[in-house]
Amino acid sequence: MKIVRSDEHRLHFPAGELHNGALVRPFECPERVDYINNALEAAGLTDDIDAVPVEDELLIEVHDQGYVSFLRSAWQEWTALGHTADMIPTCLPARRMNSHIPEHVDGKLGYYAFAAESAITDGTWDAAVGAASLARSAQRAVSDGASSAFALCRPPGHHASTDFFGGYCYLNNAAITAQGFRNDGAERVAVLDVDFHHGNGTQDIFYDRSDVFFASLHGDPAHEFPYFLGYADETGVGEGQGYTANYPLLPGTTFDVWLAALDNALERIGNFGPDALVVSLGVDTFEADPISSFKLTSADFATYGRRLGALGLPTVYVMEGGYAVEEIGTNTANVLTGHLEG
Ligand code: OKP
Ligand code: ZN
Repeated sequence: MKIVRSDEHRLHFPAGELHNGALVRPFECPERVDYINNALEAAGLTDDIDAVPVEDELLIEVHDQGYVSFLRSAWQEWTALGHTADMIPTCLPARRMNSHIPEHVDGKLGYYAFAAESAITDGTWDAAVGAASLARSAQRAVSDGASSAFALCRPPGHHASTDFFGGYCYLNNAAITAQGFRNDGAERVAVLDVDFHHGNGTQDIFYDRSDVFFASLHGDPAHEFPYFLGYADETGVGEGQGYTANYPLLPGTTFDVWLAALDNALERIGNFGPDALVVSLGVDTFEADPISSFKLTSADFATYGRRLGALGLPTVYVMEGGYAVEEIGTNTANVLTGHLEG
């Protein structure tokens, strides 16, 4: 399995995350990557390839051009006003309030956000493009013949949609991977999102398309972030009708229940007949994750990795969430080694 990683992620580390009413040290922190790197080393997953920069053309195929321009210049516009603290949106458009894009940077910040826990800092754009470049590079390697690759993306991406950020996500690395596969010749691509949280951004980006099948297993949005998307009755629209499958699961879900949902999703993916698979790999389904509520053990990650590997599809794993620090390394490596055994 090819591994793609870099240190650029360190450029992004907001001073605080708004969590239960307090500004706390962000759960989505640079040490996450250190823990994963250590576990990859221990597992012998060291077949690294170099990253190439993602093209602007691909970014604006997946994202809105105005949104990308905003992310690129946001920090400069903000600091030009004399602000020195991180950018946190505080005025967001609710229902019937989004007919105009404001000119003031604070207005644009709210317009292009869907959640307020994620700040934009000096290094956010460079880190986000760096992560997208890792994903694109992993996909290119697989399109060029490698059987599998892992992009150690940080910040994560699956909550970011065409034109909004939030949930620690700015550019949608998994969607960029899927679109990259399409552009490089795959006719059908499946995206499987196993992060604890619903991949609302990825779903939204491909919701009206029949060339990208999206399946997600996640905490029921009636009870869990992102609250407003990921319900079982969301199945696609127009051409995309039937090409989205959601498996909302109750807080406290154990592996047997989770695995039954996975097997159903894999059956749907098999029927779709994809040329490539993108896995949004969040390991926050772990029993000790500090912000999630599923009950998977470290051994369970290897078990489901084997199921994914047994599909025999050209596969790119894109890192998403996972916050119980030390164990996220083991759990990530367990999925990848499971895949190789499967
Ligand atoms: C990102 B990824 C906590 C509410 C949830 C945002 C969670 C983002 C998860 N007070 N905050 O999907 O792991
Ligand atoms: Zn998550």
